[in-house]
Amino acid sequence: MQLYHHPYSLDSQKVRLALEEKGIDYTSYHVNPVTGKNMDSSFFRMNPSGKLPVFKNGAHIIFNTIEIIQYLERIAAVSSGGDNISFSGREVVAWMQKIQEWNPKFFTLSHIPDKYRFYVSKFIRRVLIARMAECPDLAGAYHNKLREAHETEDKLKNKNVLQGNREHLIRLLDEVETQLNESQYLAGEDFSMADVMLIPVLARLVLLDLKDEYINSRPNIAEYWVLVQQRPSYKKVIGRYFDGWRKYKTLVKTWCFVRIRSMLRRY
Ligand SMILES: N[C@@H](CCC(=O)N[C@@H](CS)C(=O)NCC(=O)O)C(=O)O
Repeated sequence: MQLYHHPYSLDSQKVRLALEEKGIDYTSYHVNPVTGKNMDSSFFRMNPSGKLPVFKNGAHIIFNTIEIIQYLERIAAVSSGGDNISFSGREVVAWMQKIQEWNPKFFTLSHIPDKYRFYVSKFIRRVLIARMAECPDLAGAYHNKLREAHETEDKLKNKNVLQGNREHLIRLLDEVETQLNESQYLAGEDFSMADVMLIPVLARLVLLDLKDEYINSRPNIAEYWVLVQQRPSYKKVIGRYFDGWRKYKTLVKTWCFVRIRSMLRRY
């Protein structure tokens, strides 16, 4: 089994938490969207949306985060020989879908200073144009991706889109806060795949220095956040990258200023 992912991709984190919680071994391939690696033709041929994560088991390829997690549950059930079968129930799946409905893209990008976002976005667009010329058979897919990049730029300028996205997040967190009054974890007293979906969202808010505004202001979520950080899966998939985050940010900043300019010339 192979997973194409990146440590800072939210959906990748969800799938990697599920893999750790279920104790499933896999081969890991890092694909960094900031350097346009998800636009490489080898990856794009497998996944013409260029999005992460991608899960591959032999000829079976899955792109949708919830479908990957449900597939992992089936694998875990088969490999435990039928003991220990715990498929997500209706309530868990409903929470998974609710969390997945919130799109973190606009929220995250709107919290990144314009100058860095602009350099990365321009670089990605140049990469797409270069790849389009190199691989004419993938031109249609690259063209769609280019259109998506332009649409993202437009949406980021639209205050209503950003406000709507933020309000969606607030509604979700308020609902989580109410639920955590009733139970220790999101879908009951046991940790479930619903928690696997929620943890990366909270980690993203912490990463963006928004912990006080969104987490500490909600006492149940604040307590829950302390609890879930104790899990080995969290430490392995997210915790250890927190230390690296400042370095990664510095790296991206440096990369934006120094490398992208020269790369732009090259492309
Ligand atoms: N296919 C995923 C969505 C994946 C997704 O949006 N991934 C983001 C990272 S979390 C991505 O790959 N962004 C890079 C890009 O769109 O080029 C799902 O529907 O569950």
